[in-house]
Amino acid sequence: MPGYTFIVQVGSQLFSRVERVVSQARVADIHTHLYDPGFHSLLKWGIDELLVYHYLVSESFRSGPWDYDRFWSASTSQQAEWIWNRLFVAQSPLSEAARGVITTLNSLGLDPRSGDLALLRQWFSLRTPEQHVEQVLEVAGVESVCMTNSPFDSEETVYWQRTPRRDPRFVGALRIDPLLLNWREARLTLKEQGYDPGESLNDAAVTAIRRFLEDWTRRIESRYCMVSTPPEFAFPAETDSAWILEKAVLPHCRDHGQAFAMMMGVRRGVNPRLRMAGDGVGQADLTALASLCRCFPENRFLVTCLSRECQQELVILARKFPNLHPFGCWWFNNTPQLIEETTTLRLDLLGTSFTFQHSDSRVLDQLIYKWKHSRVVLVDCLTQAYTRLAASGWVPTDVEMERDVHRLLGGSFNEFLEGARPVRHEGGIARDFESR
Ligand code: FIX
Ligand code: ZN
Repeated sequence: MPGYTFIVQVGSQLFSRVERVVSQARVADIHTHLYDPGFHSLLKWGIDELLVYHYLVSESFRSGPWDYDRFWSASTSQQAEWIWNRLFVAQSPLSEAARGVITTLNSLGLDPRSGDLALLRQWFSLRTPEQHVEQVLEVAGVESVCMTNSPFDSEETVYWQRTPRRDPRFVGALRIDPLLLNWREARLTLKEQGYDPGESLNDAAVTAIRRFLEDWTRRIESRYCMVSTPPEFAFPAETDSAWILEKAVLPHCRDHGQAFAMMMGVRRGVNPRLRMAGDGVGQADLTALASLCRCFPENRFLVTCLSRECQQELVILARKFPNLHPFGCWWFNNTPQLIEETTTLRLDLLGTSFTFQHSDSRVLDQLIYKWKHSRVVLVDCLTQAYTRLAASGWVPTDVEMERDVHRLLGGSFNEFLEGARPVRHEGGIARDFESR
C-alpha cells in the first residue's frame, strides 16, 4: 500500500487532472424543457425569461407583499423587474437559482453588478436565437439536450403538425403525464387526435393508446418515454394509472426500444396561487418501482427521485435491478450540497453506472449555470473517489478518467438506452421499429 506522503501528493495532482477532464468533457443533457430552435417561441431565452424562472418566482414571494393577482396579471418584463428588485437589488443573490443568473450573465461576458436591467435587455435584443443557441451550447459544453415533448400540449402539437426541420442536437422525448395521471382528460385528447379509446379501459382502449404512442414516438423520434409521478403512485394497484402502464405503456416501450423514465415524488399544486412555482415534494413509495423492475425485466427504467429521503433506496434498488438507471439530482436536489451527497453515494454503490446530472433547464441560458455549477461538484466528488482509489494502490490514468467522466455525463445513459432496443424477431412492431 502507498504511504501517506505519496497519497497527499497524488491527491493534489488528482484535483487538477480531474478538473481538466471534467471541464473539457461534452455533456449529453438527458432531461430539459428546452425546444429545438425550429419551434420558435417555444424556445425560451434571454434575461427576462431567466428572471421569471419558476424557481425564482417562489423565492421572490418570500418577502411581501404577497399580491399573486398583481404578479400574474403583469407582463413578463414587469414580472422580471419585480424579481430582479426583490432578489438581486434588495438582497444578495445567494440561493442556487439566483446565483445561477449571476454565473450565466458573467459567462456570457455581461456585468450583473451594473444593476442595469435595461442594459442587459439591450444586449439580448441584439442577438438572434440561432446565434444564441451556438454560444450557449459552446459555453455550457453541451453537445445535445433531450426535450420534453408532450402530445397533450396544444401549443406544441401545432409545431409537430408542420413537420419542423430538426436540429439533431435537440433530441425528442415523449412526455405522457395526462395519460397516466388523468385518464379522463387524456381520453378526450386521444379522441380529438383520432385515436378514440372508447368509454372503458379494455382491449380496444389498449389498441388506441398504443397507436397513439407509436405515432407520437415516430413523429418526434423519441429517445425515451417519461412521466412524473406523485408520492401516492402505486404499482401494482387497482388504478387507471397502473392498468394503462401495464397494458399499454410498458408493452409499447418494450416493443419500440423506449426506456421508461419516471420522475418520482412531485406534489403538484401545493400552493396553486404560485402556479408552476407552487409545486412541492413528497416521499415516493419505491416499492412500486421495485415491482415494476421485477415484473417487467424486458423494460428499462430511468429514474430520478425528488425527495432526499428516497436517494439511498433508489441506489440500492439499482444494485438489485440492472434494468434500472438512476439519473440526475432533480429540482430541489439541484443544490451543491445535495448533488455532492447524492453523487458520492451513487459512486460508492454504483461506480459509473448512472447519469450524474440533468439540467432540467427551461430557459436556454440556464444550461450555462446548471452545468458550470454541477461540474464544480463533480470535480470534488471524483477527486475524493480517485484519491481513495490511489490510496488503495490504483492511480487512474487520464484515459481512464476521461472514460469515467464520459460515462457519467451521458455515456452510461446511451449504453442503457441501446439495451432497450428491441430484439429483432419475425414480423410485428419490433422489426418495424428497427427498420425505421
Ligand atoms: O416534471 C418535471 O419535468 C419537472 O422537472 C418540472 O415539472 C418542474 O417544473 C421543473 O422545472 C423542475 O426543475
Ligand atoms: Zn423537468
